[in-house]
Amino acid sequence: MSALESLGLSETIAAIATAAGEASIAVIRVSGSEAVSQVDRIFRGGRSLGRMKSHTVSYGHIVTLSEAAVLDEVLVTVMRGPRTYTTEDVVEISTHGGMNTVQSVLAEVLRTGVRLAEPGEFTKRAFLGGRIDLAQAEGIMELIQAQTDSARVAALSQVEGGLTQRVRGMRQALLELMAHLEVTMDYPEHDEEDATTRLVAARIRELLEDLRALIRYARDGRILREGLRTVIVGRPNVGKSSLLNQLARADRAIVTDVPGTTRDVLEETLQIAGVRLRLADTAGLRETEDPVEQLGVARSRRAMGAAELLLVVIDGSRALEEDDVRLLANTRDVRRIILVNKADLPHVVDLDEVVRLAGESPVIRYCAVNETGLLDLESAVVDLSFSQGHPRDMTFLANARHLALFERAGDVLERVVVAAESRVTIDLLAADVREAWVLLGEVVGETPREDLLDQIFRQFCLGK
Ligand SMILES: Nc1nc2c(ncn2[C@@H]2O[C@H](COP(=O)(O)OP(=O)(O)OP(=O)(O)O)[C@@H](O)[C@H]2O)c(=O)[nH]1
Ligand SMILES: [Mg+2]
Repeated sequence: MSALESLGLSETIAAIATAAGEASIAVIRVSGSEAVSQVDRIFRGGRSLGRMKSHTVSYGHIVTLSEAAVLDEVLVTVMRGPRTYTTEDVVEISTHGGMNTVQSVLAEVLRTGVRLAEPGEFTKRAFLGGRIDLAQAEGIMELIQAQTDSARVAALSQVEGGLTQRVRGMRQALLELMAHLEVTMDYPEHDEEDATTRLVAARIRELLEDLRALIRYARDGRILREGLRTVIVGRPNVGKSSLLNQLARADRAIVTDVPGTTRDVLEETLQIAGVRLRLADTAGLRETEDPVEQLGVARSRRAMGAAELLLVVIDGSRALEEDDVRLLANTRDVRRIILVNKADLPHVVDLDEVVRLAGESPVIRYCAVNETGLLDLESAVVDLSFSQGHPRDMTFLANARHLALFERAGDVLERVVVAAESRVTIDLLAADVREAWVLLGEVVGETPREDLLDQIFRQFCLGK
C-alpha cells in the first residue's frame, strides 16, 4: 500500500492539465492506483496500457465505453509510481487541442469512475506522498505564476528545495539544543545548568542571525513576485509623466508643458532589469489654489507614504526651487533614487547642492526623451531592490505565510536569548526552543494542519 493509500487517498483523479482554449494539443492527467486500468478501458492501440513499460508513450484512439464512437486520436503516456509527479501511477492523454475534443475525452475518462480533481490536488498528492514539502509545493505555484525571469529563477530554486534546506538546517540546530536541554533537565545533579544556558544563548544568537537574513530574503522574494511599489515624485513639469511613459514604453500619461498636468495617480506594472516595479506617476507637488490639483497633491502624498522606492525627479534645466529642497529633505529616510532630468537641455541646476541634499541616495543625470541615464537607473533599481549581499543561490519566493512564520519564530528566539540571560529555568527555555522548532516546521509542512493544506492547494489552477 502506498503512502497515499494509507492516508485514504486512493481515489483516482483526472483533470485537463493544459490551459483552456484552442491549441494544437491538450493534456489530460489521470492519477491514482486505477489510472492505468481505467484509461485502458477506453483506449484502443497496438497493445493495452497495462502492458506498457513505465515512462513510455503509446499511440492509439480514445473510444467511448460502449465502443460506439471514436473520440480522438491520442498519445498516451504511462508513468508508474512512485517516480511520478504525484508519486502515484499517472497516465497522461495528449489529445488534439480543440475544447470540445478534450472535454469529451475527459468526460469519458470520468465515466469510467475516475473523479474530477480539485484545483491543486495533483500537487497536494505529491506533498502527501512525500515527494515534495509544502514550501516546494508553493514554489510550483509560484513557478506557474512567475511573470519575470528573476521570479521564475527564484521559484525554481524553491521547487528544488532552496528554502527547504535552509529551514531544515535551522530546525536541526534547534533539535540539537532541545536534546541538550533535555539531558540537563534529566540530570540536574550534574549542575551544568549555567553552562548549558550560556551555550544555548550563544547558539540561538547565531540562529537568529540566519533567521534575520532569511526574513530579509523573504521580503526580497515578495518584491520579485508582487513588484516593488515605486512612486515618481517631484515638482510640476519636471518630467514625471514623461519618465513613466518612457519606462512603460507606452503613451500612458498625458504630457504637456503646463505645470500641474497630472492630477490622478497612474499605475503601470513593468520590468526594469528583471525587477518588477509597480510604478506610479503622481501629481506634481506644490502649493496650489486649484481645488482639483489640491486633491491630486493629496493623492501624491498618500502614494508616497506607501512607497517602497521613490524616484525623485528634479528639473536639471532650472535652478532648484524651495519645493525641490523640501522634497529632498522630507524623503531623506526613504529608499530613493534622484533623477536630475532634462539632461539634453542646457544644465542650470547646482548639481553639488543636489548631491549634498541627496545624502546617501544615488543621483543620476537623466533624460526622459532620449535614454541618457537609463542604464544607471536600471543598476540603481537592482541595487536598491534587494538586500545587500543577497546570495544568488538564496533567492526563493518565500510568501506571506513563510514570512509570518519566520517572524514569529524570530520573536520566540529573541525571547529565549533574553530568558537565558536572566537565568530562567531550563524547562521554560526548552519549551520556547520547541515552539520555534514547530513554527519553522510549518514552513515546510512538517506539522500540517488540514485547513492550511486546503487553503494552500486551492490556490492552484485546475489540473496541477
Ligand atoms: N527636453 C526635455 N524635455 C522634457 C524631458 N522630460 C520631460 N520634458 C518635457 O517637460 C514637460 C513636462 O513634462 P511632464 O512629463 O508632463 O512633467 P510632469 O512632471 O509629469 O508634470 P506634472 O504632471 O504637471 O506634474 C513636457 O513638455 C515634456 O515634454 C526631458 O528629459 N528633456
Ligand atoms: Mg505629469
